[in-house]
Amino acid sequence: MPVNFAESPPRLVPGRLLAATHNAGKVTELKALFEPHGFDVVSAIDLGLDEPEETEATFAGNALLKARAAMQASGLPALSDDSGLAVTALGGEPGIYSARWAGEPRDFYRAMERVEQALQASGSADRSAKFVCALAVAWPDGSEAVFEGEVHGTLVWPPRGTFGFGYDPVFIANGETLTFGEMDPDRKHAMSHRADAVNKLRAALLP
Ligand code: ITT
Repeated sequence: MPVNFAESPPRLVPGRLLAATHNAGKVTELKALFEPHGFDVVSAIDLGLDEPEETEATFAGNALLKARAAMQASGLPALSDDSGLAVTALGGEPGIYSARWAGEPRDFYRAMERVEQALQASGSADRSAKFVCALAVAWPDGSEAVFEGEVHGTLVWPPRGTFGFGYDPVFIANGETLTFGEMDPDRKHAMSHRADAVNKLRAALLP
């Protein structure tokens, strides 16, 4: 269910849309998901916007915070994405800390290895996990909306494949044999947590 923070958020009219993210992998995916619907996606990287600190405790809270900051800095309707990997045997970790588990500068091999080590230390044979994505939109009139998507799967080790970004090389969606890192990107875009959230957003906000 989408959670709308405005009584009735405005429609998202095809045109210029600010992708409020500094993650190049997300920019690529948001372009692939929105450009076919007539949007001209420009990113926070393109506009040189500052990266706000993610101080909230939920995906939705952090997504709203990022959309709001980018909308205020640019005056454009802003679409943000807060996402991550939630591992069942780790009580949902790394969750909202998924990017932070990669350290500074970001090293996702290290983050994937950290997940694997934590799984082994847990002693659990449960390798199930899900990717979660909260997409938030903030409009210049103060309206806001947020939509959450998920995809469930299993973690493998060692990492496989070079497509995608982040934790893609260790995640196999239920019913699939290839990791998101091995899969044709169009196939990932048809089933991912981000695609699930985009479908909910489209149903609610697109004309
Ligand atoms: P922005 O805040 O600028 O958008 P970020 O990378 O810091 O970029 P998040 O705080 O939302 O974004 O962190 C999400 C992390 O979760 C991301 O860096 C990836 O490691 C991971 N993640 C999210 N979606 C993913 C996907 O589709 N495939 C693989 N990993 C993903």
